[in-house]
Amino acid sequence: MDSAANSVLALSGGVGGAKLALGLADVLAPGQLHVMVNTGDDFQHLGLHICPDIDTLLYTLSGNANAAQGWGLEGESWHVMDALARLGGDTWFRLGDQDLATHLRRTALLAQGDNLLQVTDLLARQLGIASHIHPMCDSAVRTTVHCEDRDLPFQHYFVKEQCAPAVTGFSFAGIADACPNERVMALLDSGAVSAVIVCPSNPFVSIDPILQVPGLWQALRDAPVPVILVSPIVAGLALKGPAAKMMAELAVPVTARGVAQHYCEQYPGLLDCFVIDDSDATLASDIAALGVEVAVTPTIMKSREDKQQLARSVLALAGV
Ligand code: FO1
Repeated sequence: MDSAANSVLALSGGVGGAKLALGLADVLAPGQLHVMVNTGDDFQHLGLHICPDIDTLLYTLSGNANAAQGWGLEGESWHVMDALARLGGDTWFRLGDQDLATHLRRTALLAQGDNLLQVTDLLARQLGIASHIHPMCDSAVRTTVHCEDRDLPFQHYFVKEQCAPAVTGFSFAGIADACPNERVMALLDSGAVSAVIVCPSNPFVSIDPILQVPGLWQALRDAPVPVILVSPIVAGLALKGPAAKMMAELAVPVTARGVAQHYCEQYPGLLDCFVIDDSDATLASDIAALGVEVAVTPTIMKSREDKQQLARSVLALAGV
């Protein structure tokens, strides 16, 4: 396959999306995969610029991710966090010793004037990743989680409060002024993209921030390529993270149909195909009634082979 003329664009948040991205990277030609990643989870912490979803992609695609933990690096040590605790520092957000090197390098490059697109590209190349990892935009977009009694910055909600507060909604500060990643827009304009795959990531805090960068979802809708989304909800449970809990709190049915309804209402005409797991096959006609084609296939990705198989299935649906 010609990697330049036949690129695949995936949209992803952190760990759930990275699993399918890894499967796609495995089955596509080197360099053929482009992943546009949520940056709404990013924040400044201990003076460092942290990009959790980008780093999950970097670590997963370079084979260094701590899969059991769901974030950070395999074989990590924690000397800096231990020393920081002894000094009375902030350790609720745990940065491993090796992981710290990523944040130090990123923060230094940004301080010397590189933008986040360049820095992410450089980190990916340094880690030997052939796929392209694209932040959704270059400017700061920060997710706020609106909870029943207060508003929380994303990482405070997710890590400090362990997703315990009931959510009432989300907002993305800075999004109105954000521009979609220019490299991804140029790729779309060039006609080189043959499929868009929306990975099974959290609809509200991983995929919505990407799609709500002004002009992006409309550009994807209008591109003459199939847009295929894999449901992150299987048999009423989230594949990973708090998506199911959030849906229940927002009074959205905790089913693949609830996910499909969210996308069909928020982004009319965007999806060409909605992929659900075999175990949700009985929902297919209800989802199709929303006006989207439905495909039923195994979507649970435990092994590397599962990831590759799901990647092959979605690529086949896209005709790639
Ligand atoms: N998640 C946690 O639950 N606890 C942590 O201490 C933590 C540290 C951390 C450090 C760097 C990084 O890139 C990610 C980290 N995460 C941690 C994961 C992360 O904050 C969330 O999984 C994502 O933002 C949600 O996609």
